[in-house]
Amino acid sequence: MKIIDARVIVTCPGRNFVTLKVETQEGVTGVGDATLNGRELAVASYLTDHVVPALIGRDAARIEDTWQYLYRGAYWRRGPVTMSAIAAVDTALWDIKGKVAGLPVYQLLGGRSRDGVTVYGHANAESVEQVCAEVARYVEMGYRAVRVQTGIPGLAATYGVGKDKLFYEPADAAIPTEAQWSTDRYLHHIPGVFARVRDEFGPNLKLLHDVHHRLTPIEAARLGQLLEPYALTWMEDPVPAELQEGFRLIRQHTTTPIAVGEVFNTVWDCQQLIREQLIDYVRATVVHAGGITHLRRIFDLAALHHVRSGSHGATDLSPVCMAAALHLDVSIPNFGLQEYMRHTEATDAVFPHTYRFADGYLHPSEEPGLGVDIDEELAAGYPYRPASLPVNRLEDGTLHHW
Ligand code: EZ4
Ligand code: CO
Repeated sequence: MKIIDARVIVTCPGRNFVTLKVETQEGVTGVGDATLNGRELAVASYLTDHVVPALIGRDAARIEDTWQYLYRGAYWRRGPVTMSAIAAVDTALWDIKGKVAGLPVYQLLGGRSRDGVTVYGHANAESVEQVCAEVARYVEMGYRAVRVQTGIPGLAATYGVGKDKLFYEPADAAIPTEAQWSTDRYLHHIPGVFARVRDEFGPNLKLLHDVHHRLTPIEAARLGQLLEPYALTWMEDPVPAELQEGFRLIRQHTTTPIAVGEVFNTVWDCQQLIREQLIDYVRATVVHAGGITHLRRIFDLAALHHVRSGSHGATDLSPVCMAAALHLDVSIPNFGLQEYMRHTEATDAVFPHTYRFADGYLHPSEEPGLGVDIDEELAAGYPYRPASLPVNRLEDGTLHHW
């Protein structure tokens, strides 16, 4: 089953996506997501210039060996660009293996461990009143879990609060726009938001919140304590996670569960967090953490330490990534939650897929392979547009974590 072609498709149906399509001599094709928000062309070049030439002629059936070849064989290991490129190849090869076997990929991973994949939606709005209306909308659509983000009085713009309701899109300009941050204003405001939302929606709705890496460990510990009465399912990315041992301090002070991992690339980014049980959910994704092959290793290590999955699923992860994530989500024993931000109609049209939402669950495709493709003709009508994530400054002008 020789690989005879692999091409990188960059398209912007509302936002930029990078997709790898691999083709075998027998005419079987597979797709993989390689999108790295704001750094799309770096991954496209890594694939086109360095990976694709070495793929031609290789056996598409050798998924593990190809993974090792691209990881160990490159000498330069890890990092988001490298690991997104490896992920795209790995995902495409799993797609091909499923199609050849005539089975959906989750069957190759051991079959179902559950009936559906619980997802969470994003309620975001400027005020507490408006955000309650947004939460109600998600509850009406059948969601069992909702992430809640609001504006912060005194700050012009806040992470997580956008113009569109179903499609929060932070990459908004070619050169990064500048947002403003105040930890004091934030810590003062957020507990009241959750008091109100919990009061209005009762104990059965799962509530989540994304801090987006902006606090120090002791500040995060304080926020976790203040939120304890409202029983959050998780507090996400409380602090930047380069310093894994920093989470110990948060852990010592609060029982609010902690989720982290959307910027992780390999198991080495979270092995201490997992082994020392410093987190509750690991949120790494297929596209940024080396594909199905490597993400499953991360989830297996997590399973040994009472850590569950909670994969990232924002709009910058294409339907190809979502399709792949769902096959993993439905098969692993320690699934927690899957983030699900809907894509625009243009994106859904470029990436035809057969996973579906019903009653608060996403269901993976039952088709052989991943059950997702890219319409290359349609994709060609949406050329790349430069778009960067914003940067963030404190009120005195200091550059802060975005
Ligand atoms: O900022 O996907 O949980 N979701 C998030 C997202 C991320 C973007 C970065 O590309 O934190 O909004
Ligand atoms: Co996040």
